[in-house]
Amino acid sequence: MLRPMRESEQPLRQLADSVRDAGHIVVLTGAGISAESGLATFRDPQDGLWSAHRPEDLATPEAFARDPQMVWRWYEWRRARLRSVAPNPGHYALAELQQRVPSLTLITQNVDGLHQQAGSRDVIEFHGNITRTVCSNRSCPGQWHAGDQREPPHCPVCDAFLRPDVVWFGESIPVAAMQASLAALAACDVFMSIGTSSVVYPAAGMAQQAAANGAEIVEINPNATPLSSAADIVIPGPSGEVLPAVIKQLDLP
Ligand code: BJW
Repeated sequence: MLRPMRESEQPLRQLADSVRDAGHIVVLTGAGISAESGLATFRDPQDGLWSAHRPEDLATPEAFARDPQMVWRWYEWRRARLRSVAPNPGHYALAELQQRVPSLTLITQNVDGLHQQAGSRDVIEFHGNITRTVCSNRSCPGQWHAGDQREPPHCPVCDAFLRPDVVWFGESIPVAAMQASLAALAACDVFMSIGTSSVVYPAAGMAQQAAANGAEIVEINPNATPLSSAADIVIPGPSGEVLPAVIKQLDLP
């Protein structure tokens, strides 16, 4: 006998139906999807990376110019955290979803590489990747060599400081990431915003762009965001539970 559907399962069923019918899905993820791996989000008032720091003290080119050692050490601390964590069921569910639908573009604001570790392909890293290091003189190809223990290390080509290959406030999104994202947004029929507070632009404007092209907008987040009231489907839960449940729902008649 079929069990009657609980009210909380209805958006899940709705989402599974949309996913089944979709030709092209765009997924945008933020720090919340990695929270269940043990990585802090940015804006959580208790444990967020910025609960103890102002963003402008750490994630801007001005902060790096003012105190390169402090900024470098903060990123070293985050790299060390990253080495001790692994993808969670939310990351794995998205990798599986990519295998099961005709086309899925995964855009992440995260710099942790956990989607790739979970098996997602062609991930667009909108804000870079913390494990890579580049010369702070962006036109210089200099790379870090392990022997340089200075904090920050110096570029072996031009002697400028090296820096993490991430996008700070006031910096442009990498051109290839921006172009690939815009093309995907113009072509998708479902847009899913997962684990992001939807306050940092231009990523926060993607839902609106997708909606303007007729896409259905989905949000998965335990907390309300500026996107929630405009989304067609809102599933207020942790992505590590909701996404595996969506996959399970796809298999139901
Ligand atoms: C869960 C969960 C669970 C918890 N499951 N969910 C237009 C309007 C206004 C301002 C601007 C604008 N355009 C540009 C700006 C300026 C600026 C900006 O947006 N400022 C706003 C803050 C007002 N943007 C920029 O400067 C961008 N550049 C740009 O636009 O270039 C053009 C330009 C160039 C020159 C001059 C002017 C313009 C660059 C933005 C770069 C952002 N960089 C950072 C740091 C990256 C490196 C690093 O990691 O250190 O990216 S900031 C930080 O925020 C990081 C994140 O990717 C980003 C977004 O955060 P995210 O992922 O949403 O995390 P949280 O913590 O905010 O939210 C977590 C969510 O998860 C919460 O909602 C929880 O509820 C949820 N959650 N557990 C699911 N289990």
